[in-house]
Amino acid sequence: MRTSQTNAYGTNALKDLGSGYYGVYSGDCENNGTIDSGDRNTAWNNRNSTGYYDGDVNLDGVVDSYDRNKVWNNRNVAEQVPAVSKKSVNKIKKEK
Ligand SMILES: [Ca+2]
Ligand SMILES: [Ca+2]
Repeated sequence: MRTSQTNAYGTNALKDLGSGYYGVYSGDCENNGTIDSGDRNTAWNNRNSTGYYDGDVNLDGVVDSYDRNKVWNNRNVAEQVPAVSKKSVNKIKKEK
C-alpha cells in the first residue's frame, strides 16, 4: 500500500518497505498474534517442504531459508488486529 503508515489500525502496524510502500508483517506461522521463536521453529520444521505449509511465509509453495529469515527479521512483532475482528477470523477458521 502506498498510503501513510498511520492509516492502518494500531501502532506501527505496517512495515516501511521503502520508496513510499508499506506492508503488513509476515511470519506468524502459528497464527497466534505474535512473531516469535515458535514461528521460527515451525518454519524450520517445515524446511525443504513443498506445498501448503504454515512455515511458507511468502506463500511461494516452498519452505526454505527465505521463510525462516523473514520470520527472524520480523520477530517480536505483535498483531494489530482489533479483538472483535480476530474473534471473527477464528470463528471462520473453526467452521472450515
Ligand atoms: Ca506466532
Ligand atoms: Ca516460501
